[in-house]
Amino acid sequence: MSSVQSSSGQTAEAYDVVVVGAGFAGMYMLHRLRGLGFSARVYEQGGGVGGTWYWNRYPGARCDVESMQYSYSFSEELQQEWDWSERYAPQPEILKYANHVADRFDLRRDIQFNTRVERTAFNEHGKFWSVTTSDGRTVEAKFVVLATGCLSNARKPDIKGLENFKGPVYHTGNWPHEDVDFTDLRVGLIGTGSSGIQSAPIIAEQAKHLTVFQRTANFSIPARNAALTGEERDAFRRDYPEIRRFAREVARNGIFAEQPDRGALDDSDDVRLGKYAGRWERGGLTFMYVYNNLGLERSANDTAADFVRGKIAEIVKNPETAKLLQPNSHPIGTKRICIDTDYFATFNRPNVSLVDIKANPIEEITASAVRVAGKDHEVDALVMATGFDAMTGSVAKIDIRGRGGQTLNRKWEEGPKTYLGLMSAGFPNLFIITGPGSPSVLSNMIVSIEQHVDWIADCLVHMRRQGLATMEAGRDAEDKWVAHVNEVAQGTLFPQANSWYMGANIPGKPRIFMPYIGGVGVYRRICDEVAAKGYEGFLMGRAEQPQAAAS
Ligand code: N01
Repeated sequence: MSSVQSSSGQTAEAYDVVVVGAGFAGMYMLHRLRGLGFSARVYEQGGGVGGTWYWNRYPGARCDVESMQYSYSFSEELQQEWDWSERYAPQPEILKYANHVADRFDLRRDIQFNTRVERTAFNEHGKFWSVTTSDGRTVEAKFVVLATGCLSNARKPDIKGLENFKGPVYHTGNWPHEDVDFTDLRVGLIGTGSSGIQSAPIIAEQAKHLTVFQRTANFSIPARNAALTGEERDAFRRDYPEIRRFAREVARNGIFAEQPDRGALDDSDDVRLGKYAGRWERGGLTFMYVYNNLGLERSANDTAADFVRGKIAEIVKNPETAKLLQPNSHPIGTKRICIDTDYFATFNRPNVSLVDIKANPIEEITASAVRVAGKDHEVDALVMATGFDAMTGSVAKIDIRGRGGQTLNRKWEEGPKTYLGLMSAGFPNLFIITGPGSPSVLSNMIVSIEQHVDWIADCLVHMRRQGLATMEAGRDAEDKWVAHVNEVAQGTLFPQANSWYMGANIPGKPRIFMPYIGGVGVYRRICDEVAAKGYEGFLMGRAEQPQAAAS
């Protein structure tokens, strides 16, 4: 850190880099920057590290990527010393891990907690960003890195009468830090995505009655969570070099698993059913990777969807409830597939009921009830598992002004535009980690975070060596990338679902498939090639005007 005289004549702190957010992306970015001798300041609105795992403390919250893989790979010592207790880590353990990382690498001294970045503006003359935070201070930075997370802007829906409800209203994405006790309470749960599906079984065990209000039935696969044995951990640790390499370079989703070599219709019905049954028993996200065309061809996808619908009918005893729980509105996997523990069986409990709010939307929330089709469902507490303004929501909350004072929100009015998901034209020296246009939420996030952080770190070193002051996405390169991201998505079944990937859960948000679905291995190669060609498609600037990078 150094001090500079600001335009108002006051002394401002100045850093090489300001990082926004101290989740897994912000923490690793800080660690790399420090190692390379850059001065850095991290601002975090929460009171601690961990990002999404700091906020999402709802009952049953756990990761849907196996813990041995949902962990940093940058430090051999770290990955050898940390003991994950379960196949899928529960939220408190992931948060403990994040805190361990912060302590182990002494990160906290450069993180300012409980501080939001409110606005940041690029000073074209001085080639730095002014960053203003919620404590009213402004600092300067040559670079800003948005490590704001993709699923950190919890969204309470605008339901008529919600403000009149007399009981507590919780959001899974912004859960209280103290214990919430539902004993003897009638609880209403709105939303049946991953968060609702994970929390329903736990709430049902505690509450007097749980009423689940379902707008869209969702596909969910059993997690088959279990304690990890010492042998399982050792096997992972021994094979980490290959597991990590595979996750980065080969797997489409950044997860080490066997890869499908055939399509669903290449097998006979019996063989196919046997494979689905095997994956169902094994549990977890890899259900969708039994065949290589489930995300591409509807006829193939239908075979997997039918299998899961059949399982729901087997598990849920009341046929009417089973029918309501069977998803029919989208191909399986085109909304983020859920991973659960006893979700469907929860509807066999006498204290759980399901209300269809697709056929009859919620009319109103009264002081003590949720009214649907003229009937009041009495509840003492409400849990909103209604999701996030994903991928762009957290960025949109910051007033970001680039060249000519243009705001990023204005530029992204019709959908996010980036080059490689890393930068947006007109916003020099502003990097985004796992932003729209990168594999991001379609992948094991930590794999994608590490790739972006390493790429940005290399890029900053390159600029320092070359004496470059600015870097920004070229408009042509950005347009081509946006078109490519769209084209790849259109070749899949994903745009057929009203998912948060498409921005469809936010009224008025443009319907654009936001993440890059080409796979993390392919994407990494593209990013590496761009860098190897002297950051092709980016504009580098020494003096007043940026110049096209070598191509
Ligand atoms: O949110 P969601 P989430 N009235 O958007 C419904 C990650 N994650 O928090 O589908 C009534 O998926 C909405 O209905 P519909 C994971 O990537 C991971 O559950 O829009 N209902 C839907 O049912 C995940 O995908 C983990 O028709 C309304 C639900 O609320 C992502 O976070 C755990 C409504 C929202 O589902 C988001 O998951 C948790 C309204 N006005 C989350 N508005 C793991 O790692 C919305 N809904 C396991």
